[in-house]
Amino acid sequence: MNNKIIFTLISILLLSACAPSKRYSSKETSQTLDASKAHFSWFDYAGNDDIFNKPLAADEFQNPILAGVHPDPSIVRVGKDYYLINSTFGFFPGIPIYHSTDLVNWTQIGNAIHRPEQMPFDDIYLTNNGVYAPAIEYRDGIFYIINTCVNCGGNFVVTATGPAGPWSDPIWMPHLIGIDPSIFFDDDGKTYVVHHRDPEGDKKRYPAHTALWVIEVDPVTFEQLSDDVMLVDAGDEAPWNTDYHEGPHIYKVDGTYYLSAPGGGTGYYHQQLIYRSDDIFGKYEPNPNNPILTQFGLPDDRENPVTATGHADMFEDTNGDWWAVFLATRIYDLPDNQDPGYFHTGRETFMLPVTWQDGWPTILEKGEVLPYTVKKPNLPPAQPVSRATTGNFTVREQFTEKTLAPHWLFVRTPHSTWWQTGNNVLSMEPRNERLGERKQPSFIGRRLAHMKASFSTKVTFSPQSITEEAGLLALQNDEHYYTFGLGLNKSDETVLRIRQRAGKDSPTHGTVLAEKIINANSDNSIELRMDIDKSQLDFSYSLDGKNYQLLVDNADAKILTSAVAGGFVGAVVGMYAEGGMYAEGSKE
Ligand code: 6LW
Repeated sequence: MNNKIIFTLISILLLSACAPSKRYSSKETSQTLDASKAHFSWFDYAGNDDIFNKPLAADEFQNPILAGVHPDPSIVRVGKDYYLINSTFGFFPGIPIYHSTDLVNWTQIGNAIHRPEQMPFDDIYLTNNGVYAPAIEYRDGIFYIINTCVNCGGNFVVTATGPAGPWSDPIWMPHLIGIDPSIFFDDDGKTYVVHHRDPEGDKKRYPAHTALWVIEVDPVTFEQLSDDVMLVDAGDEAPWNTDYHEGPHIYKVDGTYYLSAPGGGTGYYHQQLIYRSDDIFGKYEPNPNNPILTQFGLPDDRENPVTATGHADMFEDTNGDWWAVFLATRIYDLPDNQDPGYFHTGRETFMLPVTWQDGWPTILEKGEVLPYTVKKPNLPPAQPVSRATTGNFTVREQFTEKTLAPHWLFVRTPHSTWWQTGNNVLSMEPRNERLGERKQPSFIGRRLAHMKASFSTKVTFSPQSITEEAGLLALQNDEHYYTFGLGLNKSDETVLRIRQRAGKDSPTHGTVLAEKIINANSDNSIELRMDIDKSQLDFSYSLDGKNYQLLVDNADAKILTSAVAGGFVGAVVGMYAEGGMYAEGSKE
């Protein structure tokens, strides 16, 4: 026996002697699992919205193009390729990059904030701080994303030579005041940043009074080269809604500068406005037909209402046809015109053709209802994507790879690797950073993309103490969530527990809705499922993988909406493992 073999044998003996006493194996992985962790064999997601059951004609595409929380879209075309990005607030990785060649089939190819050291999403509010309203541009082989990290550093630019990344560390722009910046590369080589901020000094007359501004910047360092010039003082005199005039973009079409920006706030009154000028610094003339997109003013009792249309980015395809991507919300209830209505799918990304008349673009004629199905762009059809971004679909996540696919989301920035994936298992340490505490809990999830959906997992977990719990989670923010997990009670019996946190006044770790002593399988595995249907949420479990038992039905799913929780996102659902949570959430 050589030294290497002897050393390996000794290591194996030592490791088994030090291993936790409870060890078990999982059929799926046929490997020994570390009993100190929670292990997830798969995660199933099935979405089934009525509106998506309507057959789609071969020449049509489905709106939204990106279902589930995908707000503030920005898009750039590079040759025949289109790249689209969205806001992600305090979730990590941040700012997804989607790619398409036909504007119908979209694939997430990466994220712009993908290294923990790039951006500090620590301690911030998850759903109204962090990165929002990013804008993407391209010039001479380089992709640029400009954005604001709200309460985490301010305005910045990241760059990449390939859209999938790696993306650079941020170039911070301390001189740039306000939020929602976008870059405009003029054809004379100059670079500008147009952004949203308050009017100067005492000129701000009411809380929603904002303005649109532009600066010229150095194209490499993004240092300021000109004064910050106000282009539109939103004020309250315009015949259209200029409240919270934000998210501006500049385009140059046939020598004319177009300044387009949403107004009305990002809810019920949301709309898109446009101005034009011969000079980038103005004076900008408003389109007499503003707004060029809104659903405000339509009857509230229309079927399957979509509201909050706005925050558009317009672009020209390879045929010279113009399109707009924008955000909107599919609401399931609008009690007493209550802005913004109830929806847990977040602000999603939609797309419509843009028509031009008399030198002005229109996204949707006034009074028209936003269509769910639209004639496809006249572009060569791409291969259907393997992971659907809209319509009804089912997907089983199997954790075969050593790295997580780019659509998985963490709550804030992880600073240690507490998860492992590969060989058909996702393992997590039940760490003592808990939900509700504005920390970085052991949770990995995906966007909830349907009003009606089921999501389930098979968890194998042997809680080592009363403080541990692992299972399925539906999250809106730190103060609004449901957990459904395996834990121990005070008598050391294994229990299945459902907790609900429904507001900041509810206990940090939620209150127990149900706790059932359970004989989990001999390998400590159980299947857990949540079924959401608009405002209702059901919880069931299965020990044999076939028959599911209902544990709680009809829980209030409205706590998963921003109408109840505040903030700017939709629900994210996935798997969690926690330590140190029992006492406060217990019934006893
Ligand atoms: C964002 C603003 C907006 O800053 O919502 O709808 C805000 N538009 O532009 C948060 O996403």
